[in-house]
Amino acid sequence: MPALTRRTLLKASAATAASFALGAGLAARAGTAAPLALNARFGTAKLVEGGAETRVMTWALGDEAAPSGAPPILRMRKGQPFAVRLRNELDEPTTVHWHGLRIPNAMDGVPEMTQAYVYPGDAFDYAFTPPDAGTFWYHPHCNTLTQMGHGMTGVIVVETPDDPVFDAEIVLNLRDWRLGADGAFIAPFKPRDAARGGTYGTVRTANWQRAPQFEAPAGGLVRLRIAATDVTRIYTLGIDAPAAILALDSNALAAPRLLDTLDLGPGQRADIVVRMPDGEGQVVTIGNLRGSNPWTIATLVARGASLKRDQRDAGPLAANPIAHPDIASAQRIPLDVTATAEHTAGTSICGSLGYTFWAINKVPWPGDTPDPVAPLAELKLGQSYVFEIANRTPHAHPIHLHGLTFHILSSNKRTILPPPTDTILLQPDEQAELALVADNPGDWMLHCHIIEHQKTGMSSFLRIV
Ligand SMILES: [Cu+2]
Repeated sequence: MPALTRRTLLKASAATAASFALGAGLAARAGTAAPLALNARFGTAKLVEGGAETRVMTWALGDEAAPSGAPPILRMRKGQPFAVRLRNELDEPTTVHWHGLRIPNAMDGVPEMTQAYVYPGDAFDYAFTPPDAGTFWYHPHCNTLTQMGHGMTGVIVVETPDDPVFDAEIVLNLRDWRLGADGAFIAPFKPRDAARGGTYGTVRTANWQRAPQFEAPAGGLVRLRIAATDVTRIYTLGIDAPAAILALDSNALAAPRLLDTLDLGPGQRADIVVRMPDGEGQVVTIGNLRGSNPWTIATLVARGASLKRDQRDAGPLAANPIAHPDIASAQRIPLDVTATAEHTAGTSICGSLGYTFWAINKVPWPGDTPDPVAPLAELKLGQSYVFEIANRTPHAHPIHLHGLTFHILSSNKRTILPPPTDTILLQPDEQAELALVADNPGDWMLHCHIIEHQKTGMSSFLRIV
């Protein structure tokens, strides 16, 4: 069987892959016994050329006293237990949300809804078994604009033995920073921008570096795991070498699709295979083509004698076990994403931006508050539902659902429907049908992942009982 032959061939190159696992940064895999120590703490990072080091918020694994790079990549195994003990060494409450992982509600990291705040000096044990493989990420769900804005966005890789082995794997954590020329943080948002598309950062990075360069084997197949973890920016990715999309938001495409350009909103991920050029020193550019001034996100430089891989050797990846909704019996629920004039922003231990601009089904709610509003809908465990979502604004919104993965059945703005997802980048005036099986009990947040939108009203939650 040719596919098996190719896979075997690729597995034989695992040693090469290990030596080229650049850009992975500090990686960690859960042991079987003691939980990983994940310490939320302050660190410093050189983010502005000519400026001072920036005092960032991040996590360190174990005893690393002064973390200075991007948060550790957390490596997990599909179907294998994973455990971390979060210790809060910050000076304000925090939590960890595991974006895209379909895990028990008590592990979801939403203060007041699924757990208590983790106060400074306190710890919280997260333990779960990831049911799906792919590229995910983690971030706090408390004072989110500040904590994420100041550094707390990390990538999760859930591995599976079903994965083909590539000649190299490069993980890219894409985000901006709102910094002045001196390297200090400036105001996290502008109200007039929060009421529109969101406030952009001033410094653009991949893995906390500006346009970093990575080495990869010439003529080899490189798996890029890209996570858009910025609080605002929507990327339009382009790559100037043969490349194909393997998975979006952790879920495999039935067949790899040649990459033209790809929009990636906050919270979204893409697994892309790039076929490196054959010549030593040849450079591949990964760019952001959105807007009128394209710029370089990162580059890959070819090293060594060409491995002469065939791009068709890659993929498709194995599908995750996402339930198939019964559309005929599904109850249909409208879901309107709108602006609002009603002001409801109150105070919260997890911070308030002081404004209300947005609403879901006419209810504005910032989330992470001690007085949650009524759920958007109460779903019956095991039943199928179709959400008729409508973006009644002129802006794009990456709408994220915690704890579940949904299928995009139809859209008035798309010709190609993406694989199942936890985050739909809803285009201006888009109307779509989202279907799911309510197979994970609990209260699950549904919110825009442009954090200014989330925290000024574009939040809600579903209750599954
Ligand atoms: Cu939004």
